[in-house]
Amino acid sequence: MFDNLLNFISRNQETVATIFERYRSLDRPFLLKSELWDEFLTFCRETALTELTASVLGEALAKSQEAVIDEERLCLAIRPKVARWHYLRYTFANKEVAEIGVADFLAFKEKIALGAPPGPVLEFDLQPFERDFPKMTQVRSIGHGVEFLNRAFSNRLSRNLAGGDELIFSFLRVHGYGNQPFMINDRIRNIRELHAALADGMEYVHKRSPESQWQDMAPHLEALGFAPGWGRTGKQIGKSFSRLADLLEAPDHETLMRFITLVPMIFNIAIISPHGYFGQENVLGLPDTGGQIVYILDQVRALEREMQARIYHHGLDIRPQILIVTRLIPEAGGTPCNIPKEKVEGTDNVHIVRIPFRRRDGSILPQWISRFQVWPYLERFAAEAKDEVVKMLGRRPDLVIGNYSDGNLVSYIMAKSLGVTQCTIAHALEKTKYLYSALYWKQMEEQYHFSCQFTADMIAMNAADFIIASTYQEIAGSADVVGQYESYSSFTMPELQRVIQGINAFDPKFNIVSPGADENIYFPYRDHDRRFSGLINEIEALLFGGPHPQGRGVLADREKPLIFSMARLDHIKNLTGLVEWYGRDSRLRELANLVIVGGSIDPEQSGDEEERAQILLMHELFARYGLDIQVRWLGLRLDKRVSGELYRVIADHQGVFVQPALFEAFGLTVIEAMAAGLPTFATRYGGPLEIIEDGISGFHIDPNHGEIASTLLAEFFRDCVNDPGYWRRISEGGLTRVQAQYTWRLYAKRLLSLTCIYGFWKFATNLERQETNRYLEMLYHLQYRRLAEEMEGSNLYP
Ligand code: UDP
Ligand code: LCN
Repeated sequence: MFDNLLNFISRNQETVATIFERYRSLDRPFLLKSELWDEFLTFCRETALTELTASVLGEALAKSQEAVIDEERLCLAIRPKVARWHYLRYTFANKEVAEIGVADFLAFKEKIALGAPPGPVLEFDLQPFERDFPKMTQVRSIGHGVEFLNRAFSNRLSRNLAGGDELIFSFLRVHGYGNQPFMINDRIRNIRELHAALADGMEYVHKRSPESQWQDMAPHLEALGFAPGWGRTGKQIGKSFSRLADLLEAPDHETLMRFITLVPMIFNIAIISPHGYFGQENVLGLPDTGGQIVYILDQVRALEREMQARIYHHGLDIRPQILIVTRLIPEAGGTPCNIPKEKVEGTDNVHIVRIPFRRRDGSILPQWISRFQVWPYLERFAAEAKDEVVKMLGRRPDLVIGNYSDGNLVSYIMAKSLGVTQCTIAHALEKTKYLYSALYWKQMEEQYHFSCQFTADMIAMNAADFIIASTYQEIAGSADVVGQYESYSSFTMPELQRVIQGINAFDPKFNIVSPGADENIYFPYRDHDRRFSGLINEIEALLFGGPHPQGRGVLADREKPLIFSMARLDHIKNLTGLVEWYGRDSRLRELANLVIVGGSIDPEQSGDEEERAQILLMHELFARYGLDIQVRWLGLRLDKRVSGELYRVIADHQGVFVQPALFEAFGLTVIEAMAAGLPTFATRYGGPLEIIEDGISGFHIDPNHGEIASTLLAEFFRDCVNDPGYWRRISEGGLTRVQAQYTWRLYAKRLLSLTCIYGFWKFATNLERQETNRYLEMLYHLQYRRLAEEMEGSNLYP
C-alpha cells in the first residue's frame, strides 16, 4: 500500500496539498481518525471529487488513526491492517512526502506537545532483545499464542529428541509434592531407560482391567521406575503412557500438547489483586470495586473444581489450594477488608489473604486509596505477600496470576523471586480509557500517576510467561479500532520515555480466554423454577416503590418497559451520559422508564473524586430534564443474588439493559444481562463490540453519539410493539451467544492447560527471554522505582 500511496501523492500533488492544507487550517495540532475522515469527506463533497474516497489516498486516510500537524509538517499514523503501522511525513513548503520511522513520528509528537524540540530521553525498545524469539505473523493467529509456540518449538524438540536429548526425561523428573516424586522415580536414569520402562509399563497395564487402580499396580510399576501421577485407573494410566510414547516417537505440537496437559503440575495458585475493596459482600459498586472482584471470585471456584478433578484423575490425593492476595484496609468502612484471612464461599480450600500497605517507616496505611495511588506501596506489599503465601502453602505456588496493573507488577516481583510461572490479566488497561493519557501524562500526573502505571504495565506484561485476554479486540482491536494492548506497542510520554516497541500484539504469550457469568446467579428469566422467588417482591418494591432513602426518582407509570443500567459511578461508565440521552429524547421517555443502579446519591458519602463529580452531575441532570417521575436512580450496593434476579425482573417487564460506557475493557454486566435473557445495548468501544453480534444477540451503541443511541432504543421499543416476537428473538440471541462463548468451565480448563504448557516451555527454553528480562529489571530499578519513590516523597501523598 505504501509505495502506491507515495506514487499517488506525487502524481496528485496539488490535490493532496489542498487536503493537507485544509487539515492545517483547522489549527489543531492533533486530529483523530473520525475528524480526519469527516474533513476529507467534506472536501470530496465540496470539490465534487467523490472518486477520491476510493483512491489509495482515501484508503490511507480511512486507515489513519491520527494526524500531528504544525506549521511546517503533517505526520500521519496509518494502520493499514490490525496491529500494523506506517508513518508518513508531509512537508508543506516543498510538498514532499516520505515514510518515517516510529521514533521520528514520536519525536514530532513530543515537539508539538512540549512546544519545543524534545531533549534527550530514554528510548525504550524491546525489539533488539526479542529478535530471535518466534513471533506470529498472521493477524488471525493473535490471541492463540500457545498453539503457535507449540508449533514453533516442537520442531526443535523433535530434532533434539532424535539426537537423544534428555529434555523430556529431565522435565518428568522435576515433578513431585513434598518428598513424593511424580511420574518417574530414580530407577529411570535417562531417556533410553525411559523408553524401555514405557514399553514394559504399557504391556503390563494393557493386561490389567481398565478399572484396576494405581495402588494395585504400584508395586510393579514402581519397580519399573514409575511414580504416581500417571492416572487413577488402568485406563487413564494406559492413556498417559501411550501419549508419552507418541510424543517420544513423533514429537509434534499436538502430541506435545496432549501429553504435557496430563502431567500433574498445578496444586497451588496465588492470585494477586491489591487495589479496591476486595470482599465477598457489600463491596460491589464502591470505587475501584467491580468486575475484577466478580471475575476472581468466580474464577477461583471454577479453577478449584477443575484442579480437583484433574488431581483426582492423576490418581493423587492432594487438596489443591488457592490464595487470593489483596490489600488489608484497617479503616474498612463496613466492608470485610480489615479481616486478614477469609475463606471463599462455595470452595473447599480457597482463601482471601489481606496484607496491609506499609509506609516507608513500616507503619500501616489505614485508609482506602484509589488504584491510581498504590504504586509506592507495592514493593513492600510484594515482599510481605510472598512470605505469607509461602508460609500458608508450605511451598512455592505453582502459578502466580496478577490482576490489573498493580497486581501484575506484584506478581512480577513475586514470580521472579520464587522462579515460578507468571500469568497476567489486565482487566482494564487505563491507557486507552483516557484520551492522550500518555502524551499529556504530566498534566494528569497529580490525579492519575500514569508515569508509574504505564511503566509498570510494560514491565509486568513483558515479563509474564503468558497473558490472558478476555477478547481478541483487547489485544489487537479490529480493522478500525486500536487494541488495548496494541496501544502499548509505540507511544511517548514526553520527557519521561519514548517507547519504540513496548508490547507486541504478535507475541505468542497472548491467549484469549474469556470469562463467564456465574450460572447459578445469572440464568434466563424463563427458568421459572430456578428463580429466586423470595426476592421478587423486594425487587419490585425497589423498582416501583415510593421514595427510597438511598435513591432518587419514583416511576409514576408502572406499565412502561424498563431501560436498566448498573455500574460503578465512574466518569468512563457514562451512566450520566445515558441519563442525558434519555432526558433529551421525548419519544424514548414516552416509551420507557429508566432505572440506574450505581454509586451513591449523597456526594458526602464518597471518598472518590470522580464519583463525587458524577453524583453531582446526576442530580443536575435530574433537575435539568425533570426526570423525577421517569427515572429511578438507586445508589445501592446490591447483593449478587439480588442483582441476578433484578436483571430477570427487568426482563419480565420486557425491558433492556444498556451499557453506555465511553470505553469498556470487557463488560461483565453485558454478559450477565445477556445470560438473564435481557436484550442488551452496549458500547462499541471495547469488549462489547466482540461479545455482541449487532442486531442478533444485542446491539452496539456509540456513546459519542447519544442521540443515535436513544433513537435506536426508541425504535427497538416501537418495533417490539409492532412485532411481539422481536424482543424474544434478541433475548434468545443473547442467551445463545453467552452459553456458547462465555462460561467459567471452559475458562478453567483452558487456563490450567496453558499453565502446563507455558510451564513446560519455560523449563525447556526459559522461553528464551533472558535478555529481555534483564532489560526489564533495569527499567524496574532505574525508572519505575524512582517514579514510585518520587510519588511517595511528594507532600500530597498519603
Ligand atoms: N456490580 C454490582 N453492583 C453495582 C455495580 C456493579 O453488583 O452497583 C457488579 C456487576 O454485576 C458486575 C461487576 O460488578 O458483575 C461489574 O463488572 P464490569 O465488568 O461490568 O465492570 P467494572 O466495574 O469491572 O469496570
Ligand atoms: C475491569 C473492567 O473494567 C471490565 O471491563 C471487566 O469486565 C472486568 O474488569 C473483569 O475483567
